[in-house]
Amino acid sequence: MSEAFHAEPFRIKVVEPVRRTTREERARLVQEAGYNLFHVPSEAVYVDLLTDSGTGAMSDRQWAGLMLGDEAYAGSRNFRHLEDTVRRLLGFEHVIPTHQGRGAEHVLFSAVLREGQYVLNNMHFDTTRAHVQYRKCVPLDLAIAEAYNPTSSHPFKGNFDLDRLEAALAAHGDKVALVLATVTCNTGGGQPVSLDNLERTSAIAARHGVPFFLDACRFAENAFFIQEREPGWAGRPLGEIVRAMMDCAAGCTMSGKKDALVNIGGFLALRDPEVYRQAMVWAVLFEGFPTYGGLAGRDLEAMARGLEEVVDDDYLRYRVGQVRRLAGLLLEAGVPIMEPPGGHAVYLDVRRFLPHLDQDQLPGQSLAVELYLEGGVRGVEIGTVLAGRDPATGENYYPRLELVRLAIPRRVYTDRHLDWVAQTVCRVHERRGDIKGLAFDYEPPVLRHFTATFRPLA
Ligand code: P61
Repeated sequence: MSEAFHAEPFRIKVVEPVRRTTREERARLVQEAGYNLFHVPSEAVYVDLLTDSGTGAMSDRQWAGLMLGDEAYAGSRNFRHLEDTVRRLLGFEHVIPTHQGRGAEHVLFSAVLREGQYVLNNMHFDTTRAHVQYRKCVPLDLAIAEAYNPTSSHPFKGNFDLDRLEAALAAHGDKVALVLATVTCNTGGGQPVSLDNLERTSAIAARHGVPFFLDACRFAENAFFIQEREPGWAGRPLGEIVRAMMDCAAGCTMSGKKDALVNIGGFLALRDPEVYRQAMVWAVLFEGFPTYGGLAGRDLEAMARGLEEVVDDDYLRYRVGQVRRLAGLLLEAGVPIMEPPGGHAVYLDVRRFLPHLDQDQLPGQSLAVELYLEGGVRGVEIGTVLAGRDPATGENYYPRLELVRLAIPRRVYTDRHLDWVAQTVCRVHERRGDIKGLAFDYEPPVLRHFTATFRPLA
């Protein structure tokens, strides 16, 4: 990494006040929320690191674009702007807007998955896994072993394990519907996938006649890591790297709420006109006419402009640099995190943070609650609660990683806010031995982390 000093590549034009709360107030609110931070009102959160999804700040150029929304039911000019941008930047001919990323998953999977088939991913994100299972298909995670080792410094921990990929394709043959690479790999810590690995994965999938897609939510952050770390690609223009990533794939699902820098929106992009034709049928059913896909014309305009802005050296250096700075403060204080830090978040390694709690005591959720109580900082558990149960057996998944994610919204918080976050985490770390676990009070059948409630264990 270049150590040259770089300040934010923007200045601030509009501010939104945030309020400090007292510990007593937070204790009351978290109890009322059933110890589920999704149920805490956002005004009572000082630094909100629940997600980097849809929580970023748009640029003045994006805001100006909102005024140019063409709200026609069909053939909006903003759709054409989005389509042109996706063609130019990503190289996919066909674009179907969707209300967000999971809408694109729903449309794609409706078109290409049949009951009983397999989807092979480096690591499925939870909505992707849920959509695969909803279609009665089997999601398999095939990331390299280093992905599950929080102290491994492998530069591309999101990579596919190519031997396991070959083995899964050999074992399940024509029952494999799709190979999907999630860039960056969110469940594994926001870790990048190398271009070499994408190319090899794509070639293996092609050899088995299976289409290869990207879950491209954080494609620009992934490209930044390739530019920084990958032999042969270091220093090459980001636009070229993005294009090389996309060239590996038959299409992508995209949540615009991440690297398209918008508060709502997504799309499915495709090369094959036949898959596009099939996908459009489902798009009409679930999302809306394929030139608006559940969005207003103005949303499409903001997304087109966000895609144009995100592939930028200065922006991405700032973006990844801010995540890295927070990680550095925590490491200096001896706080265990997923290393090296990824592109959008710092992930606390709960197994080493709270070694006295076992997974049934929901240590990730307990730690997330403690961070809120301590400093009004809201993160999210990516562990046992999120993983859910195997629908076939009803058994808990017990993920190999138990993490609390501190996801940094794009262009929203200053480094001073993140100093506060570091201080909060360090204070909790100092009293970690006193932290007790949680148990489910109410456990919903799917995506249980959103609506579950908990009670503290004595
Ligand atoms: C997030 F707690 N991510 O990271 P949509 N693929 C990938 C994602 O990261 C992703 C989607 C697809 C979120 C939001 C989120 O249980 C949760 O636009 C790699 O959110 O539909 C979303 O994109 C889906 C947080 C989603 C959660 C579900 O925070």
